[in-house]
Amino acid sequence: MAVIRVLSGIQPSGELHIGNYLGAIQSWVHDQHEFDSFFTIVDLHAITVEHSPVELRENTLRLAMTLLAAGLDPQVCTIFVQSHVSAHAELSWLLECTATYGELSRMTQFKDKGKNDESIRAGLFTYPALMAADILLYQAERVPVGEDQRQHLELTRDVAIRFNAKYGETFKVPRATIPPLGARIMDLARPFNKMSKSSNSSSGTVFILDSADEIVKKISRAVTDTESTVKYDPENRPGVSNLIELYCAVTRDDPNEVASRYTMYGQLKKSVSDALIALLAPLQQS
Ligand code: AQP
Repeated sequence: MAVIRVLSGIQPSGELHIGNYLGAIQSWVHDQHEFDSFFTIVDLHAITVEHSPVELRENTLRLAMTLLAAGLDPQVCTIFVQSHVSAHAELSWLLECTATYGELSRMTQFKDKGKNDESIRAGLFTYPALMAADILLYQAERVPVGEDQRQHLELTRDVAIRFNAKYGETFKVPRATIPPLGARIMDLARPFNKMSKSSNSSSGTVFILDSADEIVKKISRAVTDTESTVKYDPENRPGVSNLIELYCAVTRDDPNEVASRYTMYGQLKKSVSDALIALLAPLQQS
């Protein structure tokens, strides 16, 4: 039976948050036992924005330790630092010469982080070609990521198909595996924005090493709305829907059913805090 190869990566751009965990790492911990799995700390991606080299080295080591604590087991999967394998940068150039300017211009992450800013680094623009190289280099078929990476995966597929057609069958065409719940956890203080490592304020971000008291405080202050009912409606009620999604990504319950259990936000917030504290306790102890 053919072995399915998995590859995914994470930037050492700050402390891991609950979005990284529920959107990606939780799937990695599962996949390592099912597939031939490679997980990489993508430090070359982290230098596309302003950074301190000293902090980058520290963050890389710290992230490796956190991934081990989260359950990645080097006995069953391969964990490595992207810049230690020079072929990532080499293939990236070939793929920059395969992807088009138009394709890279349409990447929403580039638009969010730097479009129209003359001083942004060129690497932020070509970053998706490096990400495609990360994946195609390993002939990965399955790429467990959060929702924000869907567009980059589509580009990776398009580039692989184009390269194969032009130069001969070379790459496996990968697909994203995105969890049904928890794939886009929003900032607790600004629920229209994605929860992010590099957010300016930590009040909207639950870090996976936050203490129980910090989690209770952040969840109890999470922005909801002035409606009098608890309802799962991500488009119109992003704050409360984000809390329900956080809860369901942990418990695997159905969001609408969970919404129907609560009449007050306070009760829901208590359940969310309890679920997150119980989820993170074993990881924090190890
Ligand atoms: N808010 C999120 N909800 C669910 N999944 C998320 N991921 C990121 N944010 C969320 C997923 O985590 C994996 C690793 O992310 P990354 O380090 O490659 O960078 P990112 O996607 O840009 O995440 P951050 O935390 O927002 O980092 P910064 O602030 O440095 O840009 C990916 O699979 C991602 O989908």
